[in-house]
Amino acid sequence: MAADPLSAGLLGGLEPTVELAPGLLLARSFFDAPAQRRLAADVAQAAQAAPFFRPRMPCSGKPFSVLMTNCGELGWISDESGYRYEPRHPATGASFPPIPALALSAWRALAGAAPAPQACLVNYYDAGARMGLHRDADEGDFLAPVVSISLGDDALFRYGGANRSDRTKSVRLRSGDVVVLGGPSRLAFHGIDRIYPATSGLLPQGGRLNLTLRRVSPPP
Ligand code: MD3
Ligand code: FE
Repeated sequence: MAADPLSAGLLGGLEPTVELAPGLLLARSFFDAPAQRRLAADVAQAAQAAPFFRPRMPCSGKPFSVLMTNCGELGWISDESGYRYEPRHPATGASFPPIPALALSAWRALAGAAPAPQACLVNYYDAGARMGLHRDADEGDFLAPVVSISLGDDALFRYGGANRSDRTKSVRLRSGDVVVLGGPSRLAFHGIDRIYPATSGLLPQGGRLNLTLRRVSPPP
């Protein structure tokens, strides 16, 4: 581990990157406070062009407790027809705004040799929102990692193994933290159990933003 530039803390913030499980890396405080503010402003600007919408569960149509929007060439959508990636916003029909440059810098620093991300899902959690245990398996490329950026209020992140019944662990994510989910953890079960309200002053409305960068298809 010591020879790895990630674990040596040479990239990103000052804190060393820790490996929570094989392939599951936590870069604590990767973004300092000014970078968090700039990225939050970039997300607010993107949300003017691509407003947050409330996804619904396939079949049942039950609404999610989180609000979502997307940046990048493809956006992740969920409604009665199922989960899928689409090139256009479900309400406006417009293509999604570009992925913020600071989010791309986290990908370049932490995703190794993976080609550029195609999708950046933006989740907004208010004080009562959560995300049940699931796997990210709608992509056609599981070689590339998923890179997840936390902004705003703290959240209790739960992660397990390849099977839903595998034992899980929990970690509290804070604003500016970046999680990399690659290798054996790419298809691990995970979720957000709760938000800790008013633990960050970053977002004027409170709550938590999560940006999830993904490859959707294998590189040509
Ligand atoms: C763990 N989002 O949008 S971080 C999601 O914070 C999602 O909004 C959460 O799970 C959030 O799908 C959790 C993202 C994440 C993505 C892929 C993973 C966590 C992962 C793959 C394996 C293990
Ligand atoms: Fe997920």
